[in-house]
Amino acid sequence: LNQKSIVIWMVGLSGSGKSTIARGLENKLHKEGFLTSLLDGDNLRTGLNNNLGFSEEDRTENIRRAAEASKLLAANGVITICSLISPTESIREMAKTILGDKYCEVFINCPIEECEKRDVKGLYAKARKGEIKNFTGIDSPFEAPQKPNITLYTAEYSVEDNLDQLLEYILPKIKP
Ligand code: GGZ
Repeated sequence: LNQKSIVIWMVGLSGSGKSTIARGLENKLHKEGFLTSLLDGDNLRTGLNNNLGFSEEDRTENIRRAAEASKLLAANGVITICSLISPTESIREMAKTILGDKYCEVFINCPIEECEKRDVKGLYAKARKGEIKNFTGIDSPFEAPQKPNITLYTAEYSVEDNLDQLLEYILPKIKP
């Protein structure tokens, strides 16, 4: 493989744009000929992590498995993109400890008011009505990353602009 592997760890609220940026990044990397793998909170939770809910304990286990799976992929040279809320410093510290210098943190920064306004899946409305408990940012904590490798502001910039910025940061790290 003509690439250096890293794990691009996207952090952000539900509706912040993590999945959109992650898919867009993967698309661009494919066009440049890189081999990638995308692990999304949503799809992991239907398979590998289908026994986990949203308690602090289950989220920690969710992140631990995603980090360990990413470590295996990265060890095989695959550029891995992880898109999970990863809501707390301690959860992210764990991922960082598992992945060591492969870990590259991308904060998908979007105010909760904007995420709630978008409410693509209607989850914020349900959380407000109490139909979903422990919803991140409503009745479960979200700690903004203190020192991410890069921050993307999805309420202020277009997907294309954010992808350009991200790619500019990532490409030098993965080119052989
Ligand atoms: C947060 C929840 C919850 C609760 C369901 N809290 O925007 P989505 O819908 O498609 O992505 C969210 C996804 C979050 O899973 P993660 O594995 O990324 O979370 S964590 O890193 O905290 O383990 C959301 C949906 O699951 N969802 N219930 N209570 N998000």
